[in-house]
Amino acid sequence: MAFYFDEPSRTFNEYLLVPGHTPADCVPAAVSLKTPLVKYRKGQEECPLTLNVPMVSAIMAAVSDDKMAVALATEGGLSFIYGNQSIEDEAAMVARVKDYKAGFVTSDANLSPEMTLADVVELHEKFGHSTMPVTADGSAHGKLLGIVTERDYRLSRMSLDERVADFMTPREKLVVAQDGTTLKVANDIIWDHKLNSLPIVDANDCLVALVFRKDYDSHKSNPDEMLDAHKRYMVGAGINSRDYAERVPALVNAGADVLCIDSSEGYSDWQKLTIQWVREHYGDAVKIGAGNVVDAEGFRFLAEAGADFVKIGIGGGSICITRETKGIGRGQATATIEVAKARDEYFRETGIYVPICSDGGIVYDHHISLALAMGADFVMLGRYFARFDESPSAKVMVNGTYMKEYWGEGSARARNWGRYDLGGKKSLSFEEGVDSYVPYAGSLKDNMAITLLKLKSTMCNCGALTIPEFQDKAKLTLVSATSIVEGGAHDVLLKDKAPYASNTR
Ligand code: RVP
Repeated sequence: MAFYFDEPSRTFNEYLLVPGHTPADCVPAAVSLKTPLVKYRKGQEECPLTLNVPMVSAIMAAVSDDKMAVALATEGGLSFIYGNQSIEDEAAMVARVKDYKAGFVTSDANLSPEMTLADVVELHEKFGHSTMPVTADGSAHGKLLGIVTERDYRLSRMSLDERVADFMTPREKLVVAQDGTTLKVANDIIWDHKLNSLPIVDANDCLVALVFRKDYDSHKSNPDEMLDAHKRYMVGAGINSRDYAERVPALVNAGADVLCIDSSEGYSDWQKLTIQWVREHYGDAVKIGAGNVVDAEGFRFLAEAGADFVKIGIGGGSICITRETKGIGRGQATATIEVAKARDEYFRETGIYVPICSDGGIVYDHHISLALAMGADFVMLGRYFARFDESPSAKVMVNGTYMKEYWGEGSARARNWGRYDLGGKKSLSFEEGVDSYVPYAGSLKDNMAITLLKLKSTMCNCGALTIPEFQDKAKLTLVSATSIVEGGAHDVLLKDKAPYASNTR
């Protein structure tokens, strides 16, 4: 006979937190949002990988590329670069994050000496930069021959076909610094010589990067940034349970700090085999999360298989229609509460604490507080991050309002893209996600500052200065039963209703 869960499955919207006593020293500025990312023997050792804020960005092409990863790591969270692309492209994205040095900019508008003033004007219009390096081959890392800034030309007096070589500031007149120069020293040079930018060159006089005057203070204002032992930004990467024997080594070589098996349903032998393969080849040196699951049984299966963290959530994502198409899933709050209990039980039995991540269905900022209060160690968000400047998707005007495109990994759009990039065969399939718009919301930094302040304020209302204390002290109350809302596409404007409707009814 089939098994029935006694209680209806519930969403975050059906819960509220009841405030606890707030001691006088419990203020947002004193709150720490540090949280474990991977399993460890709690009480006996330090967690080898912790997040400085409990937010990670979803393994989705519309959300997590290298630009998002740098922006989020700067604020203390972590991105998982999307896996629905070729192994080479994904590894290149990871490598770009690891190579990124705050303040050291690789120019995207570069000139060669044969180019003309017309090219300068065109590049200026395209990229908006007023400083363009001139290299022998016109590439970002070619031999440095000079620099063109707005001070080098006057459109009213010069002909558009004048050659860059004739009006650039040539190499011999430039102040440069050698590769390996610290940002602090680079900035001292900038100030001493009254420069606007400083080219960094290697031993062969090839351009490595540019440092601009304005970037100096960025490190100081990001106290939470996620850095590895070599002071490089940290980044995660999504993998699948098919091509891991090729993809994992490429991502590890590129410098990925943690991997995650990306699947809408994780309680499977495929995930176990993937984790086993990683353990056989890398032992515990490579950290790997698994998921998604929505109950205690699924959690225990993945914990016993050796997952470093377990992700929770089926069908709660804003662009996800898995519950409607396949009839599987569970309200995100109920799933989180049950898995958190299973995690604690597993810890009591084994001494190993396996962090859990609540993935999908975060609509309001306060849902993050609820997920953590229910026991999640961190949350994964797609829609939230897709709205920002840093997401890879296009910003478009829809009915007079700026929107960003946001599509599910199970949508026709993602499947098409994956098929083209990977050369896979077209097989019979159906959609589990939609293509949508989300309202454009500006920069990640500004939005996260508000979100995290709200989280810290809520924690203080509950008398908690750390996430474990919050989980311990939180008092949750049910408010209603509206979980049905979470099951369909929600909080997005559907671009095309027809295929969605025909796919689900
Ligand atoms: P949300 O933050 O509510 O937008 O949800 C993001 C999550 O939705 C992802 O991390 C993933 O688990 C899930 N997802 C991604 N694509 C799809 C789909 O096409 N069904 N679902």
